[in-house]
Amino acid sequence: MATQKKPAKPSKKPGAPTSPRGAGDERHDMAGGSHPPLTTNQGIPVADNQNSLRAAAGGPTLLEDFILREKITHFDHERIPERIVHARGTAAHGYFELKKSLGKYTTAKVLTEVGVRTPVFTRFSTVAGGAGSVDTPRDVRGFAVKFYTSEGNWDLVGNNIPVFFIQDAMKFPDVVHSVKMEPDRAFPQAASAHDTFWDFVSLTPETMHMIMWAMSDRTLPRSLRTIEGFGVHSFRLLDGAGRSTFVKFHWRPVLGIQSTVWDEALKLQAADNDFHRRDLFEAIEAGAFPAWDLGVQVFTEEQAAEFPFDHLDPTKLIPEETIPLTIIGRMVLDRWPDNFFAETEQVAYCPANIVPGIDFSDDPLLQGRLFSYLDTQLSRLGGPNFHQIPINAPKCPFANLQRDGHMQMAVPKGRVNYEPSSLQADSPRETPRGFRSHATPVDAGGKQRIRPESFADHYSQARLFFRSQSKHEQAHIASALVFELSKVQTPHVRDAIVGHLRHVDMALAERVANGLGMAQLPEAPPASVAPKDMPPSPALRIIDRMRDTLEGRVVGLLVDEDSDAAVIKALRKAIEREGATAKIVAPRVGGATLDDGTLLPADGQLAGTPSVVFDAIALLLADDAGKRLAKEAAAVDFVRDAFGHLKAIAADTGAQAVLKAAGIGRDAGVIDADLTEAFLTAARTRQWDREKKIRTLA
Ligand code: HDE
Repeated sequence: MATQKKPAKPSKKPGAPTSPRGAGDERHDMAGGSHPPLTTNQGIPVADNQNSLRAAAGGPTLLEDFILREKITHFDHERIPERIVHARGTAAHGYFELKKSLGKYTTAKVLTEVGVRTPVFTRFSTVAGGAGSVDTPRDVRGFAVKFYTSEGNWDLVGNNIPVFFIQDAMKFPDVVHSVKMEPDRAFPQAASAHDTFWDFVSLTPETMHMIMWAMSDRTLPRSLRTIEGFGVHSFRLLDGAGRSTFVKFHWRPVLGIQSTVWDEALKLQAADNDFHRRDLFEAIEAGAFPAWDLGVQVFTEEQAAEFPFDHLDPTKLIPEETIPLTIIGRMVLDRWPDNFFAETEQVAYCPANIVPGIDFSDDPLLQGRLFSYLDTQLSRLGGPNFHQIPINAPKCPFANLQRDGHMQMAVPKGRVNYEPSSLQADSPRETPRGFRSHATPVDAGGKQRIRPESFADHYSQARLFFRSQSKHEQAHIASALVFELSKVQTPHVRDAIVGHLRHVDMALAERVANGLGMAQLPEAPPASVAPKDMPPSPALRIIDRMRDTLEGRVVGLLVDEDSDAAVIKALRKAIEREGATAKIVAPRVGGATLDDGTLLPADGQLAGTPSVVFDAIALLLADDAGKRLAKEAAAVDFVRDAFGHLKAIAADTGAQAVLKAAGIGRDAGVIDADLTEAFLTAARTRQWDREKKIRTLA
């Protein structure tokens, strides 16, 4: 905004144009091209966009200045209420292509027309933090997909965890209040590690299964491109005769699932608040389009009756070993939104948006969700016409007799705004192809507020999840519980949680109690159903299921003056051949002059580009540079953190001084000879066995 020095003196003669940009007074224009005239929202051309209208050069601003008032008023209203949960998110456009028809079970075209590409808009989010919070807290990730099908919009509004904290929608405001910042002090932001959350959990044993997932590395994704997604609830598929089959939806990342370690996630919060959205943006810009396979678990009412749990309880999953996953299609995200607000912020997902051939189940959490989303969107988006916002509008024709309301964009014609009617030949009518509900029988038990007895087992699947993990992941869960509970200041809450853990796994309870420094193991609360042992489900792990690949990953190359140009070139080529990206880090962003005299520009300056943003690092330094950087904290931390985060490190002779200064020991992931092949092999995974040597895990 232009400022006026005091004392103000009229800078122009009376009658001279008031704008500093009078005719012919063009500012240096880097963009070139011909610019349309700037206008108000009423289309009135603006002659001066630098100065408000004042009674005199030093006088008060006039109320009459409609240009100023319009601009400020618009600005004042540029924010809408943020989502009460899932406020921080990022999204992309793409398509879903069906590969295998579910025609045997459903009439939904999106699930039966093989080869058809349905446009999608997919938003990923954290749950607890506000819109301005960071991307990498320990938190569940939302995974919401809007399919713009030829039969209307289908929203699959899921998470990256297949179960939820609570069983009944009645408890949602409580669990969300407890996890968000505490109401009197307004902290912590985007963190579950505080008293109110764990107090609620300790008094709500149904949360235990989801707690195991939340404390696992699932809530520390390396990239949004490497998370799984789950529809959570059972839905119904309906065939042409109205027969129903149950279905659960799963998204599987084509790059494989990958997570960070906790210390890395913490440091990422400082290194790059926008780590995940930047990563998604850069991948799409580079044409490395993120993709997920859509899998389904299809099962009948009869099969469901045999499960040792109730699949309508959203704290339960169906092990893939019981009902295998069938991959039916692929989603590819290939286009970044043009405008964050218009699209990512204004998009409104709703689990009630389903298409003919799909129907809801009686999962009481899903039933509550069917009400909540439209309700919250009415206030978030300001009225009942938000479906007309381009990102929300169906891409198939749509018409009904709803009229008027805040921000009506359409101009409906004619007299008929009711149905039935006989006055207008083109008024919309019901169709036999329309949505039908499954005729689900309802028990004649009478209206009541009650949890089914089949929902009473709160610990068996928590145990199943914990015992299905690799030993590294079990240690991470135990350590995460110690970390979180160490932030809880109320001793009886810590005790109560450890008491619940005894039902999950006695060894886990002991590890956590020990990590918290408890003198003795607290009592276990009574369990309404004794936990059952279920056969372990390896499909629930991350580490053993990660793909050993460099594809989609980012390798940081630290260089400085006189670094070996040939080695850098060869390594870069090898990295790119694997489908990964190499990024150059140097003490100065202008780059470094290599030993062959060429200047290599840097992608990041060392002080602002710590190794947490990379999947593996290589230090390619001349002797002098190595000695210099050995005294540079940013360089020493670069290596120390990569080592601590179990990443592969390549270091040439000159870089040994930095390794030494960082006190790095040798293991299979620290490579100083054969800088390409051996390094790439190590970089395809993490050095899990290194962890016990460098970190005390519970
Ligand atoms: Fe949501 N949830 N939720 N949720 N949810 C919202 O809707 C709600 C639940 C999920 O990127 C809100 O438009 C209730 C489970 C995602 O815009 C709100 C209950 C799952 C997103 C709401 C649940 C989710 C939301 C906030 C329990 C995984 C972000 C703003 C009965 C299957 C969508 C909004 C986006 C957003 C309510 C539980 C996923 C308040 C009442 C379970 C991914 O309506």
